[in-house]
Amino acid sequence: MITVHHLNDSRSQRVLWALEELGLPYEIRHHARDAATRLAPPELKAIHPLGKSPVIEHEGQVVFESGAILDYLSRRCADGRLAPPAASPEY
Ligand SMILES: N[C@@H](CCC(=O)N[C@@H](CS)C(=O)NCC(=O)O)C(=O)O
Repeated sequence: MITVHHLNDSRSQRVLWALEELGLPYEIRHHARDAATRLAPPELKAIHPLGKSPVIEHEGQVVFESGAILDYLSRRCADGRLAPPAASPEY
């Protein structure tokens, strides 16, 4: 199972879109921005060194940076679907 550490109004929405498009099972751990500062809550620092979102957990791996997460999901979990071959101009 893939766990997504999702922060409201953030680029972790990209990860949810990708998971839906790839048809992968996942669960969401919701984190709420501080209403005044809009910063992520401190508990995210337990999973990400800078306390940012998105982060995913999968089979004991912790992956962060949205671009790296999308690459990981495609290559590791979906046989390269939604990613062009590395040698192609589209890549
Ligand atoms: N380069 C990172 C950026 C991560 C990032 O800045 N996330 C923002 C949301 S889009 C965040 O966690 N902001 C809350 C904070 O900095 O406290 C990525 O693409 O994942």
